[in-house]
Amino acid sequence: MTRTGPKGIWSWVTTVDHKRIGIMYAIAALLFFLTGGLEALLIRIQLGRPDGTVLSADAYNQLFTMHGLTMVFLVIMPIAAAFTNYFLPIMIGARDVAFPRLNAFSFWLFTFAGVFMASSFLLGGAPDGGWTGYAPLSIQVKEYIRMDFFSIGAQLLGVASLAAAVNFITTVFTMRAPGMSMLRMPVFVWMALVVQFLLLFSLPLIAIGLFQLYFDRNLGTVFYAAAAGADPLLWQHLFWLFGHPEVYVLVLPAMGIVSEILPVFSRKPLFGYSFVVFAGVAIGFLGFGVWSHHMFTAGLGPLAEVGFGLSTMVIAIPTGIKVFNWIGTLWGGDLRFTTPMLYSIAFIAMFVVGGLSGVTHAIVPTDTQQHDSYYVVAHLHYVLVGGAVMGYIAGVHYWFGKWTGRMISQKIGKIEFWIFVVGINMTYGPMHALGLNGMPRRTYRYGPGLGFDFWNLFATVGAFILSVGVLLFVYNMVWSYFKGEVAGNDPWDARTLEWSTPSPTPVYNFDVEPDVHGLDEWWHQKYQEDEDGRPVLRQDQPVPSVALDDYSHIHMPSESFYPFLTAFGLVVLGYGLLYAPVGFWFSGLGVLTALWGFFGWSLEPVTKGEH
Ligand code: HEM
Ligand SMILES: [Cu+2]
Repeated sequence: MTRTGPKGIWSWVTTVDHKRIGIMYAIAALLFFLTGGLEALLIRIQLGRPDGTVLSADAYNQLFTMHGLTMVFLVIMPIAAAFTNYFLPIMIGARDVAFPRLNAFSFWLFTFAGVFMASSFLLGGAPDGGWTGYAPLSIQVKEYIRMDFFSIGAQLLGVASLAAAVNFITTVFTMRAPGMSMLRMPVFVWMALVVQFLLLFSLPLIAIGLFQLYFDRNLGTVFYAAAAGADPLLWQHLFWLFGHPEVYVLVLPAMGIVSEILPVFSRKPLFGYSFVVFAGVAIGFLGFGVWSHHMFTAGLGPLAEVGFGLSTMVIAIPTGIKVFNWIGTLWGGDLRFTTPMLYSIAFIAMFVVGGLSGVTHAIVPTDTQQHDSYYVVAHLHYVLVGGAVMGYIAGVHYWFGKWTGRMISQKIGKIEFWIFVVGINMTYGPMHALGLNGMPRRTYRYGPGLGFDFWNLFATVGAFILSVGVLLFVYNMVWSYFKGEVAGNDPWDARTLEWSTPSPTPVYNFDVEPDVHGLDEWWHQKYQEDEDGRPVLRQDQPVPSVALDDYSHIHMPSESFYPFLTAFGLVVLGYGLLYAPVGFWFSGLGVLTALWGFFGWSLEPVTKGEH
């Protein structure tokens, strides 16, 4: 074994190293981010002026649907997976995840399913029923297969995430370094763990719905056919039982990242660590009890509406606790306004705006006016872009050095940051007003003189400014990868274990498995006293992390081609299912390939005999 592992394209295809898989998730997420951003720009160009003529209604429907699907499932989820893959094992002092080949399988299945969905544009049209795929619209059998791309693609993505969830839960429960008790885990690890449980319990629900959707469209069942007496509300229930926890899947890891960054640049431990952790767990639990707040206008009856309105307001409590703890961390700290810090502070500010408009939706009569208006669009973009995306970009600026060995430029980073802040608020801010003035959501055109003209143009200009920020961010990453300052192990004087390893982290993560004595272990290895100058009691002296010149005693699992093959087979199966019934023969081929991969994987030894 060498320090950096094997080289070449093939080594990436067959890799089972959690760090390489994390980096591949990040690259995939970035490419999909550019795709989803292009879709958004087209949408904004169309809406920039009244009576827009750039897009037809049909093209518009495909674009806003794919934009939503792409940003939620192919950008935010994989970027969160990128951080989780790379850092979760290192932060708990492990050498890898519990099931490295399953991890590779998750990545490849995700990637193929993403390409599957994007390929719909070339194969008869993209899904056009909204990212929520509401029945009965989505079951209408058209001459084309657009919503089949949705049901099959989302199903495959779900399998990938479910496998990852099992993998990370097992990793956290079984692979922590000696002394790393649950309440010594970094907040990011905790939030990632909560997310895996949310996925574990919510994905099976949407899987059922997606199967039924496929069956209704292709096999003549009537699960959602109102004409046959079925209740299309069933779809809404299944979708949001998955969909609401899903929105926390999108944002909790970003909250975890921000909770790592703020203490480092405030030079103080996180204020109220256990409150932040338990608030995250509470958000996870409560997230399952509020799904019907997406259905206030569907006619559930007053009792259900009041109940779900109240439960939704309760979620604001743990969310508020987190915000107060973040502010408490900043309070009286020795603040360093680095780029990760700036992005984290912006995350808090914009997330609070989005959270507050969320609370206004919880009031049923108010929501009745806001629902399906641009106000909801403003809300979800403040939490998803101002919140989640800014949190992940903060993470990129924080950990870039650990990934690549070079620091991302702070000078360019600060310019990027201000462009982002201006762009986001210009684009989504006015949508609150547009929505309250009655501009409906998911509309491809509006007439002049309705009072929508000015703010729509304003938002479109904002969207272009935002895109400049994105391009500058990409430029910064590429430039810094080649020309950035060399990072060293611990450039920020940070607190958690990943900073005790070289940058980039060697294949086997740690020369010597760390021995953990408390929260913020790495900080206490460096400083033997706490922030107030009191000595920290340690049972023994830290093990110095020496560079070994003999790695022969460390055995890492060897590369495998089978996870790739299995994932590939499943996507071939998916393509066949689009063209029922003839396509089923093609699907058979996919099943055989997947089985070949699966058996190969099961029968292959985990490590091929290197001494
Ligand atoms: C944690 C981050 C959050 C994310 C990522 C998020 C995301 C979303 C999304 C994607 C929608 C749009 C659903 C659709 O397409 O119809 C939505 C709507 C909604 N959100 Fe949030 N949200 C978050 C926080 C909150 C909070 C804190 C509350 C309340 C305390 C809230 C309450 C609502 C309600 C009631 C709706 C339904 C509005 C309607 O459709 O009329 N959200 N949210
Ligand atoms: Cu919700």
